[in-house]
Amino acid sequence: MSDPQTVLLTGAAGLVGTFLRARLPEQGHRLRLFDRVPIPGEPDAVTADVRDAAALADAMRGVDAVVHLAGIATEAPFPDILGSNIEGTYHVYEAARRTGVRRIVFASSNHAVGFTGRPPAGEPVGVDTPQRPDTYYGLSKCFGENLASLYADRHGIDTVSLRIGSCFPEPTTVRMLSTWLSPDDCARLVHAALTAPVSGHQVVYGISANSRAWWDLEPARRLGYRPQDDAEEYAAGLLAEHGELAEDDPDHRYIGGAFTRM
Ligand code: 15L
Repeated sequence: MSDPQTVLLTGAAGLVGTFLRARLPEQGHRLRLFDRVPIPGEPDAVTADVRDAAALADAMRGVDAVVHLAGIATEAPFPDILGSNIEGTYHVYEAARRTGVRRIVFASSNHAVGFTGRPPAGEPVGVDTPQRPDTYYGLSKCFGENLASLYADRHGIDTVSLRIGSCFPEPTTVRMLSTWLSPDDCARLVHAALTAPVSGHQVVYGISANSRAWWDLEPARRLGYRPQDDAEEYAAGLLAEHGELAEDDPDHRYIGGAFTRM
């Protein structure tokens, strides 16, 4: 696939959406923004819910690819997750099918496999580990990955599902020394997922080049992702403040950390 000219960004007002709005244009992408809330300073952004099929289809006309971030970004009651994350993602894929968009980058999450035990050092968890959601939120990400697989096989829509770790300006916990995805690396990863010659559905982990990484970054590197940041530069400060994780701390036992107790 050649570089997309126009990319629809759902959830553009959110944290990751805001990081990407500031960075993807530098990579040559022209963004069309979509969110359920207005975005200050972006008068052309579409303000609509992702369950609004007509608004989505309108927004996708002339678009080369979609980066689908919209949805609740943490645990919530099942009816809320069902509407925003499960039905919302279904509507994004249906609109893509109907309007002929053939590439989606789906913001999945490490919480699709959050009940996976923390791996021993040097044996990172692969993308083929079984789904083990740690929350209804994680379950919605499993649904999204499986929906992507269905729409790839049935309708020829290619998807890269990014199992994002902790995408924040800086790591703020000891767990994030392993799970951090810097905003700049996030944009590098999304750019690679938009432009790599992918066919079908692929899952990759989304973290920076963290020395303490728990997840295998090779599949993302094969897409052309070249992370530049490493949470290790924050290690001394975070360990001095919080100490090493205790054995019974969920952040120590499971890769989904505290989500396994939500
Ligand atoms: C996620 O999927 C959440 O959206 C984010 O807010 C963080 O909690 C992150 O996972 C994480 O695991 O740190």
